[in-house]
Amino acid sequence: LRKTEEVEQAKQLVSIKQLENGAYFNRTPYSLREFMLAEDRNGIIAEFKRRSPSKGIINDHSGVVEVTNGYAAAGASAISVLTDIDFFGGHPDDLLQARAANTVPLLRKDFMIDEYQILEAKGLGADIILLIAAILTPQQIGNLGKLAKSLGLNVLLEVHNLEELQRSMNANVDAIGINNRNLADFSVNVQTSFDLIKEIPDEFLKVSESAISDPKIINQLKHAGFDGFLIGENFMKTSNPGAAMRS
Ligand code: IGP
Repeated sequence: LRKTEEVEQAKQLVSIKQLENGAYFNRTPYSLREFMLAEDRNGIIAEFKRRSPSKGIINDHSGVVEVTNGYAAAGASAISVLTDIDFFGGHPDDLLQARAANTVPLLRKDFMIDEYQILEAKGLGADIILLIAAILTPQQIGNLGKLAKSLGLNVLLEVHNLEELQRSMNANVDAIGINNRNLADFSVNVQTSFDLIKEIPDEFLKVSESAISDPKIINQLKHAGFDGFLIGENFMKTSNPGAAMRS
């Protein structure tokens, strides 16, 4: 597994001690709930994504500071930054740069499988980490979530079906994201969100993820009870992603 190798390499390069001594390690993360429910924010978690396994190159000309500043200025509730190198062309440095340039919650978007990555996320200035039910056991989700909460990070749990939702939710989770994209075959269907929202207990923030391209759908998702909308490609495929969100 390439992810495991990537994490092992990172551990060799930067020790946990060094992470803990980093500039952002002791900052207090923003509250996702506060920004997501704020009257003057739009509920969107806007994503910086250069490429994806399903689409290939989406945007190779826009810089991370320019794009994330644009999103924040246009009212995003949070910003997602891909730090996965192999599949999404991201880099941990992208998150560091976004942190230095923004005062909204930042999601470290990556395949989290190891406690080291949670500590790294904190050191890079993230506010939110993603736990993907499809690739983690309930016990891993419990342990990684507990560590994240102990560092003050917000936890977004991503699920794609009822079985994943029911086996994975726990008290360390702040928000549940329903991914409209099936990670196994990349097929997308926003109906997944409408079907699963009824099964999410009230205490969790509710986020619909992926394949959201039409403002009309955002309104329907809001009506169905969603608090948040994770949108990447629809903005990134334009020449000015921040402006695309505004319109
Ligand atoms: C954004 P889209 O279709 O708007 O670009 O999707 C986001 O939901 C998607 O990038 C995503 C993702 C993930 C990426 C959802 N879950 C897990 C990497 C890993």
